[in-house]
Amino acid sequence: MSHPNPQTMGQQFGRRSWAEPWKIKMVEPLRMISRDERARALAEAGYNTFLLRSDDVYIDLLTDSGTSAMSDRQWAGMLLGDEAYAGSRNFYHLEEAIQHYYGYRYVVPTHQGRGAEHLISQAAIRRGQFVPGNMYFTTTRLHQELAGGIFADVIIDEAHDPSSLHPFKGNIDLGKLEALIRREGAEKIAYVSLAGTVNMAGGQPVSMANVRELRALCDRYGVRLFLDATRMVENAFFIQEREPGYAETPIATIVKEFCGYTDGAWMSAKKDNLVNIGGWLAVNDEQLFEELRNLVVVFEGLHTYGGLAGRDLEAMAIGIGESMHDDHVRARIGQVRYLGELLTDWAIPIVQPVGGHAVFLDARRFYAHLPQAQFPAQVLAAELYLDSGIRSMERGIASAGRDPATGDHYFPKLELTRLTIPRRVYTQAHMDVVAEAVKAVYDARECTHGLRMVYEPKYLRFFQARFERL
Ligand code: PLI
Repeated sequence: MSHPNPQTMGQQFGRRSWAEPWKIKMVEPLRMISRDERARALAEAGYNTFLLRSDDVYIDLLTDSGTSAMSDRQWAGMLLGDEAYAGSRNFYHLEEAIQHYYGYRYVVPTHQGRGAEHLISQAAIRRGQFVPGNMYFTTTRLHQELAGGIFADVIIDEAHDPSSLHPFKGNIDLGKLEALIRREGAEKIAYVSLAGTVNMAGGQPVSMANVRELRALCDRYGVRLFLDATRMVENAFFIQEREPGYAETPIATIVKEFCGYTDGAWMSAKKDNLVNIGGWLAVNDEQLFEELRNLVVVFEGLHTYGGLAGRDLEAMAIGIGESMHDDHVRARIGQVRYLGELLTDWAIPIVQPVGGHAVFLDARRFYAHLPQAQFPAQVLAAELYLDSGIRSMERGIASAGRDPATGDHYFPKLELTRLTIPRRVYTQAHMDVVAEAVKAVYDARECTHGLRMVYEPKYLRFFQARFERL
């Protein structure tokens, strides 16, 4: 199949600029503390940007999770919260929105994505089974492992190469997957765990052709296929842009076709769905649904609220509809790409092509003199904060954690620092300021020292680990 070059894809936006399909009605002041104060804050946070106070941050690109600006319609919906313990009308609105846009039959709300990951892992994995996926995500893999599953990475090799221009670096390598199924036997495969887009690979998409073939392969062996739909809307944008036959297809139609190849999905609604808190799980199999609906009562709350208030369910139902608008997605990804293009023009090493939710700095090339064991991506996040008050996140060896079987560090090929763009929050001028700050840190790269970890929590260590300068 021939694909357009993703690097020149910005041209599809045409000769005229895109602009956000909204205007700003309410503002929240930003403040930059002094360099001395930032140095103190950073040391107190153990050089971990997760441990900074948000009041000490100027532009916050830690995550796109729960950081979106809600629309006036979503805020209006919050006032229509039906806070009944059982059978809240807002649950039915959410259920209808998920059935309408994602196409799944049965819906279970959860407080956020990892609540849904917990339930699906407990219900669908038997101890010792494999869970093949297109690269790992931190919380996803941990819940699979806590349920006794063994994660197996079956993403295409290009995903591990930050300079590969493959247009669908999130694709599953069907050969790798089939080899695993044949080696272990289909009964040893809990399900295929497919994410669209792939966060840890740089927000890279999966093609429609890939999920279609994946469905056929799963059917051949009787293996289930579940989707992490957290950024599926953004994945749909890339299909529309890059995959032959989809240029005129609306985002909502693409999302529904894609989901139609899967048996169910879990969702962190804090991303695509434009809410500050929320998640859901949706499946087509009635028996599995019964089990999930029972489990949710144990861990999250009754099956019509799943740990959320009625008003949160309403904001999510409205957010789902808004997230599917083509002009919204185009402006959202357009802004991410704008930042990526500025950095590319200055020859700063980033993951190419620029993905959906973030620009990922390639810390391996950025700090070529630092070995991976000195946490170059963590160093870069710390230095960027020190220079400019901009908060980013490590996505390298600290995030990868340890192999539960051997206790050794995983040494991921990708050692990245993520500049994650919240939806509908920052302006193009903020992106300019961010790019200039990254350039300043890049220019000073040669005199930068590494870090060592001095405190390591047992689970998801990157959130709470502490470091010291070497
Ligand atoms: O943060 P949660 O629990 O709502 O969702 C977990 C989660 C699941 N899947 C994927 C692909 C994610 O990106 C994800 C959370 N991501 C975060 C918090 C992030 O900063 O990327």
